This record gives sequence, structure tokens and C-alpha cells, in this order.
Amino acid sequence: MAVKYELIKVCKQSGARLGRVHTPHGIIETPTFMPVGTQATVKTMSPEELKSMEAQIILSNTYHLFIRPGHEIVRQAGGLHKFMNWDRPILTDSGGFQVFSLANMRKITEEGVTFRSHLNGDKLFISPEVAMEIQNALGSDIMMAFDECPPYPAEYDYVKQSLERTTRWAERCLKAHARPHDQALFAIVQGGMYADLRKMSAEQLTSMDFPGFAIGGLSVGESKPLMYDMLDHTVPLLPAGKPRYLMGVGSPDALIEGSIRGIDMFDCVLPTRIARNGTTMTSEGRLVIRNAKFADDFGPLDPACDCYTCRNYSRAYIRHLIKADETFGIRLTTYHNLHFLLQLMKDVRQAIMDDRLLDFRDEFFARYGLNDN
Ligand code: PRF
Ligand code: ZN
Repeated sequence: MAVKYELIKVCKQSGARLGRVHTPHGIIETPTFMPVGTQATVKTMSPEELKSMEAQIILSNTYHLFIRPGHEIVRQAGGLHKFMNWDRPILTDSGGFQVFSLANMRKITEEGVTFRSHLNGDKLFISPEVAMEIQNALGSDIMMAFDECPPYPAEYDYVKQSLERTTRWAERCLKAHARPHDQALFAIVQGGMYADLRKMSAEQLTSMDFPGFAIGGLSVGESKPLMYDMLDHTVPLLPAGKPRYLMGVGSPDALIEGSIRGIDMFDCVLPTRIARNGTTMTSEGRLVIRNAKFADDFGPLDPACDCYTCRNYSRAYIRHLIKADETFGIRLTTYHNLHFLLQLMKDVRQAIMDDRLLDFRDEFFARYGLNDN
């Protein structure tokens, strides 16, 4: 198998897992956060900068690279790693989410999804087989099965039909996958906000031989307590010997709560997206740098942070750059936000090592504030 999970220890206080995911491009220490590089770049960050903040793995998107520049171009380049000059692990999402959130005029059938490109309106088609063809061409270390993420809220019967189709699609992905020796294919558990459907999906998918499992269909507008409840009904059904990935989740509170529930991998556009409108995550909560009160604040974004941005630049300077629409401003906030989440996950791993993740959570929230993303 292309990917192997090594369990190092379980936190005696919380049950969280400390582990390592072995991939063809190196080892990932888990729990981990994966910066998102949708278009074969983590917006405004070079691979060197990502390495300097100790990003271990990044995520990219089948849907976007299929539409532009096309997976054949990436294949010709020698795969995504070479194309973008990133030699550490890459995970690619299957398009099964972006097609529903971005594309126009989509039509789902048993065969796959027909849709119009959000760029130029071209009529396109992605099926489980096409999603495998594209991800095999990209050459990611971890590929995702083609799934359907139902909207929230959604009726019980629709979610049930949808999850059963996602299972049949996962089976087809497994069959169509051409490079199981050097690319791992993860299945995606769906089931909406229905505990029994989550169980049904997890049981169906874990009966097949996938090297890892993701939990999809969460963080789609439901409350945090409801998301945590769905995790409580899903994670225990996943095999302990394989990695578990919670898709599209990256707020600090959810990273900690997810880790406590046994999640190993997370991704989210949150840190990079909010950075581009000047919002930063700090140890004392979110800070909106455009705010007038920072005009003459010559301290760092986060006094508790030792990142490149915080060691060298002031709130006043970054505020000025962002207000003046200077690209360097969003590079500085992006660097800091990613560093913040990567450091948070490092702290989570240390807390697991020390059997004190619940104490760590309480200390973190006492400073960061609750219900603040
Ligand atoms: N499926 C896929 N990608 C995703 C999701 C999903 O359900 C989510 C849900 N939060 C984020 N990204 N394929
Ligand atoms: Zn910083």
C-alpha cells in the first residue's frame, strides 16, 4: 500500500491519537493541518515559505486542475509535485465537493455529474472513473474517492440515497484506480446529520479495502455541537490502523475538538482566505488588521507568535499594506495564519504526548475565547 499509518500513542486524558502517515514523499506527523493549494499553489506562498513554516502536506483540487490547465498538462510536466516544485506529500480532493459548490447547472446521475465550468461555461463530466484518471495523472500521494456532499439541511431519504450512491461510486473508484502501489485512495463517509446514516456509510465503506477514510459532509452550515456529535457517531466505526481525515475543517476550536475525537488530518481554506481580507488568528482570538485602532500599533500581530511575520513586521505596517492593496500585506497575514495553525497542531501533538490534551484545550480557549473562529 502507498500509505501506512503508524500509531505512536493515545492521549490518556482525551483519547486523541499521535501518529505518523508514511507516504511516497515522506512522513506526516499527525494530527496535522494541510494548507490548501487549490490551483497548484497555496495562494501567495512559495514552496520554500511553506517549508519554512513546516507544512508537511498540502491539498490540491481535481476540479480546478481538470478545468485549468487540464490534467494532461500536469501529466506532461511529470506530475503535480514537479509541476509546482513541491516535493513533500500532496493530497488531492476528488472534485465531488467543488462540483457541487462551484459548478453551474449540474446534473447528477448514477454514471456521474455533468456540469458547466464556472470559468467559461464549457459542458464537462466527472464520474468516479474520470476522477481517478485525473488524480492518477496528477500523481498525488493521497487521492480522494468521488463522492456527493449533500447540502445542509437535507431530507433523510435524499441523504440515504446519496450515501448509497457514494458507496457505489467508491467501489468504482477502487476498481478504476491505476496506481494503488504509489497513490493511496481514501473513501469518504457521508450521511448528513443523521447518526444512523453515518453508521451505514461508515460500515459500507470500511468493508472495502481503502488505506484511509475521510469524513465528508460536515462543516456545511451545521452548528459545531452537531458536527462534534456526528464525529462521535462516526470516528469509532473507522479502523484504528488507518488515517482519518476530516474534510474542510480548520477553525482552531474544531482542530482541537476533532483531534480529541480521533481525527488525524484536517484541511481548510479558512486561514488563507481570511488572511486575504486582513483577518488574522492570534493566541487571543481573531484580529481584524484594517481596524483603525491598529494604525499606530507597532507591536507584532501576535505577541505569542515567533513566525517570520511576527518577528519582523508590525500591526501598523501590515495594516498600511493591506489598506493600500499591496500584495506583500496579504503574504504576511497568510504566512502568519498558516504558521499559527501549524504551530497549534504541533502543540496538540505535544499535549497528546504529555497526556494533557483536555487541559490544553481549556487553556487555549481561556485565551482565544469561545465561539470565535
Ligand atoms: N467531500 C469532498 N470534499 C470536501 C467535502 C466533502 O464532503 C467537504 C465537506 N466539508 C469539504 N471538502 N470530496
Ligand atoms: Zn506570526
